[in-house]
Amino acid sequence: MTATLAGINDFVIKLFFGQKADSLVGSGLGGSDAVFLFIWWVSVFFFVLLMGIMGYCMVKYRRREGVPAEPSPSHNTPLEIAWSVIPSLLLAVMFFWGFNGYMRAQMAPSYAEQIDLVGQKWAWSMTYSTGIGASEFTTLGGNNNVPIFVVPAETPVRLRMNSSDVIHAFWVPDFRTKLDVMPNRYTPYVFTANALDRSGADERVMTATDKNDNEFAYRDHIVYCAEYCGDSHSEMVAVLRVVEPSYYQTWLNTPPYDAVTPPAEVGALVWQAKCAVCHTVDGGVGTGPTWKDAWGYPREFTNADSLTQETLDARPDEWDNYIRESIILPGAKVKAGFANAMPSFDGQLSDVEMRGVIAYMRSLSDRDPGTPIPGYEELEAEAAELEAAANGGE
Ligand code: HEC
Ligand SMILES: [Cu+2]
Repeated sequence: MTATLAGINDFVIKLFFGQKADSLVGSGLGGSDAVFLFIWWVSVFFFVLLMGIMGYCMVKYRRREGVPAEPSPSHNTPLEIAWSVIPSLLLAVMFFWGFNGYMRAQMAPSYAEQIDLVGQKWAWSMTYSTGIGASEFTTLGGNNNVPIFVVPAETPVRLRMNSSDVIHAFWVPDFRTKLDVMPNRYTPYVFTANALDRSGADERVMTATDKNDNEFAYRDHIVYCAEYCGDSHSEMVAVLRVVEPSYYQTWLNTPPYDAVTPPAEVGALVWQAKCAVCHTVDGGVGTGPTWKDAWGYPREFTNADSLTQETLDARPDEWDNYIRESIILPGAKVKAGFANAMPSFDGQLSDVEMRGVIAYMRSLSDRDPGTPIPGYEELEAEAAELEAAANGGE
């Protein structure tokens, strides 16, 4: 009997959610899956009871030739008390059970892992406590640049969420919770992912080897934007990769790039994480202009004087300035033929990343002069020093 009940419960959860909850808020006796099943069973019970009584009465008291109609009763105190008190008690149980889960989804202990999350048309980005962000990407549907965000299992995580443009909503169906991401305000998304079952019983737990040859187990969850936010809203997805806490620490302290990484490689990563939704690098059309053969070419603007060939001949690094300006103040010079649709990335790119984007755009152009980027002499000197130190230490 209990085995059948558990089987039915599993089936109902599969039917509505696809799989069991993977977070503390969703799992276990106090979890939202259990409240959901409770509400579901109460509904099933009363549906069957009420429809049964109704059907029975329809047959029993149907109109018959020569039989006078029963007079309708006007009042029945015990019955009325029963149908007021019993549902109220059931509703109170649902409320307190649900509210308890809601509070657990809102509160994080002080030792929770803090990660900053920014929603921006049309990508998510995270900044971890060590300053790094996503450095691996995958393909989901039509989007080839879906970021993979690594998070620890069994550890409370608190995302400090903010939007740099419109309202988005961070939604992880496997965790059963979602929350709005607002401009000019922080909202907290709190979760504790369940432990990874490495026994092989859970086929969603995979193992892989990272670029430093560390083997690690992980389970992926998809993140959606649940607030319609424009053209590519449906591509605003990400992967939340739950790993074991010890591996998370290793990952957290392995930056994907530093001052010594070739700038164009850094730029390619930045592009993938923040710009690829709108800018292609292969000449294809997007919301914004392609970066292929863009650097070094004259530009016409709808709201400013053109960037002419004469200007570029006189000051070849004018394009580098134009890139920087486009990132910080996208509306200052809007390329003819395009809408002013680019959000500002002011304060979001480090010096290393800004230089990286410029180097990457240069490398994609057939007008690439192959010279160092002016304005980054200090960064180049630092890189040379670090490299010398690394070579000297060996
Ligand atoms: C929401 C879409 C969107 C995103 C995301 C986006 N851009 Fe843009 N970008 C545009 C549009 C539209 C234009 C053309 C209008 C304009 O010049 O503002 C543009 C123009 C540019 C230009 C001028 C290009 C040219 O050929 O004249 C540069 C440089 C640029 N973006 C850099 C970036 C960088 C770097 C990022 C990522 C950090 C980025 N953009 C992210 C939409 C976007
Ligand atoms: Cu969105």
